[in-house]
Amino acid sequence: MLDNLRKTDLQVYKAVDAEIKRQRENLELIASENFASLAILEAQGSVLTNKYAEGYPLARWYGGCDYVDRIESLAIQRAKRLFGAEHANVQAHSGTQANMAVYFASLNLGDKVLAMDLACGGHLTHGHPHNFSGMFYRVFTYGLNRKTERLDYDQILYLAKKYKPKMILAGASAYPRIIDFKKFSEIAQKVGALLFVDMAHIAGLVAAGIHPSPVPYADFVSSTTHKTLRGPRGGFVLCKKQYAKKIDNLIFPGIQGGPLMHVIAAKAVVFKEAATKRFKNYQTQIVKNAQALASALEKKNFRIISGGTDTHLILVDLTPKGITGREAAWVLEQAGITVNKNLIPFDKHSPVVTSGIRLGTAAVTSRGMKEQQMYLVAHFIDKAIENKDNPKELEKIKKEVILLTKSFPLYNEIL
Ligand code: DSN
Repeated sequence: MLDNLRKTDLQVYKAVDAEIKRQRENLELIASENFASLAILEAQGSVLTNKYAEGYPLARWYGGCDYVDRIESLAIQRAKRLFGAEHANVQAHSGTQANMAVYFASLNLGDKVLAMDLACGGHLTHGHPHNFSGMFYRVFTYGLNRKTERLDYDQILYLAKKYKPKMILAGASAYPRIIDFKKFSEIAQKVGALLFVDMAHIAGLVAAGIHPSPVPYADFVSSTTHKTLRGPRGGFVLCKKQYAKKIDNLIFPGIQGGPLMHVIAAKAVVFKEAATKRFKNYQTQIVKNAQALASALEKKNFRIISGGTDTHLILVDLTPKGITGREAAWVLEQAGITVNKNLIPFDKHSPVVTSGIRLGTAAVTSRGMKEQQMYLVAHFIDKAIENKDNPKELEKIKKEVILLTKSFPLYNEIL
């Protein structure tokens, strides 16, 4: 494999080859990452990358669209069926563009939005001042209850009544607990706001019925396809029929040009994969693994935010270990364990330093790891942090990590 790439561009080939080795050998614990199936890689690496198809199925601005029409229609039908949605747009290039389409379709510039604070687990597109969402709209934020470190729906209602936003945004990128979308919709109804749910992190869990679905409650639902859902890198929007035309017009020609048909083909494949019993079992195991990893870390004196997890994601407070998130992420990388530093709720450190790390079990579960391996992963994390100033010991742990990952092979077929 990759022979043509090697012959044409040795520099790029070498970097891709090294990345394959990295993905194979490392323990991938970044909560937003996963390993797409070979079928998805094939669809995404196909000749569909050559085709322009501005417009929508049967209404394109280019000729020769018969086959891509078939593919996009499949993706749309499958997304609607998988999530029980009235309408799906599968053209968003990314989660951010899916979110941008929802904002533009439902708000006027300067309108008020109530969203989750980034420092408590929200996302840049939920109102960060350096993101379009914070630049174009007046964003007010809700956080977490200091004691429980969980969403406080009474506080959200209070803030909704106080600020009267035109739209309430639910969804997070670093929140480990179930989100009660019904409660969010009741709050939105009480203040006459639209409800927009960004389910990017939990889309796989939602598809498998492991996390309650936002679709019955929200006016708009956005997502990426590559996190727990385990598809290609991309985004999509689900909405009620009444907003279908607006969303479609906003994605194209509003904020995008030609759709990435090779990615849309891979999205069609993941929407098929995600409807299977196998996928449901996989999602169930992701949560079991996250719970096993959280409790093993807790036993080793890490503090787990909110006391545990209901999802694929664990937020770890490193304060009892006397190490910052920034340093821990670096140390773990030396030991072959990939994580990201993360703010914890009410963090004393800056977003660059942080007191925490965020872990996720979607990728390691895709390799076939189960609870037993999670105890080992917790042991490696603990040992690496204990030996943060001992490069020889970190090198030893890395060797043990490679032994573990070797027994759960990845992408053997592509080299
Ligand atoms: N960058 C993603 C994450 O890591 O959660 C969110 O877009």
